[in-house]
Amino acid sequence: MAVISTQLQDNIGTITFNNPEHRNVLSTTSISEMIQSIGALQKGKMRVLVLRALKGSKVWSAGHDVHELPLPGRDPLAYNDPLVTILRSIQSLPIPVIAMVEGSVWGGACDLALSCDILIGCQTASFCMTPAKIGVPYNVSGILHFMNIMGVNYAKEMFFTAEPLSAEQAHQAGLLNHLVDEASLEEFTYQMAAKITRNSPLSIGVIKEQVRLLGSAHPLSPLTFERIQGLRRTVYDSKDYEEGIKAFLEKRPPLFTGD
Ligand code: YXS
Repeated sequence: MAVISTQLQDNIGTITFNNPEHRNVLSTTSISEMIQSIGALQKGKMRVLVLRALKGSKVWSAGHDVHELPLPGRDPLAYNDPLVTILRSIQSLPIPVIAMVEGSVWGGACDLALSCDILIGCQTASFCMTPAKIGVPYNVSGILHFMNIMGVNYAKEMFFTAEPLSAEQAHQAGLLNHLVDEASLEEFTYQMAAKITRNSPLSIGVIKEQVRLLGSAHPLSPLTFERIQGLRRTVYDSKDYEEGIKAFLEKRPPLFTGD
């Protein structure tokens, strides 16, 4: 059964997470369905894409499917990881993507929501960045993403505490463009989407790509990049990384020793 559903109406595409039983986890299956849907929608003259969960969802997405995190010795967020792949495809899509957020957003799903160009949420939205809770060394492009959008201090607090940010806090931190009440979330989102479809798609596509290129224009020397990868490797090779995944799967709090 498909874990996402897709719709195209008046040049507005919609991808809806449709796996509430597993809290809309971003698994290899759901990500490949998303990538296929985006390709199909692009053929249908889509000018805006809305990414959402089912109406009334308590969980927008529970993030990376923890069952699919590799065991120690392999980078859990490598360039070709399905999650990292979908982030890149949303960021480089030549049309605006609006994240319509109700319910809690976890881990890699926060990065997916932030990969969208506009985030519109209601009071039930919350955002929790979980790498430190699971023992994952988040990756450079992901960290830069959070820094660019919410500033260094808010980003560090999110990563270090692994505590959910409420909808108000997310709006204050610049993560949410708009915080609207639950009843008007859908109408507000699709009204904005409709406005965008009436503007020049060529101009919008080029402006979006320039923002992406400028946002990732950070000169990193090969030596610095290798140092970062070395640091990250000490984490995903660690006992703590193994413990974090085990604790999640055993539904118990992790006991990190720093080894
Ligand atoms: O045990 P069953 O088969 O019933 O399945 C349960 C959960 O195991 C499953 N599920 C997940 N499976 C894989 N990966 C996940 N991330 C995940 N989240 C949930 O969904 C079924 C229902 O879950 P349950 O009973 O906990 O539901 P709930 O309504 O009581 O609680 C909903 C949540 C979202 C609060 C809770 O499921 C939860 O805390 N999930 C984990 C959220 C999380 O830590 N996500 C980060 C994943 S790691 C990641 O994204 C990156 C690698 S990183 O950490 O670096 O950002």
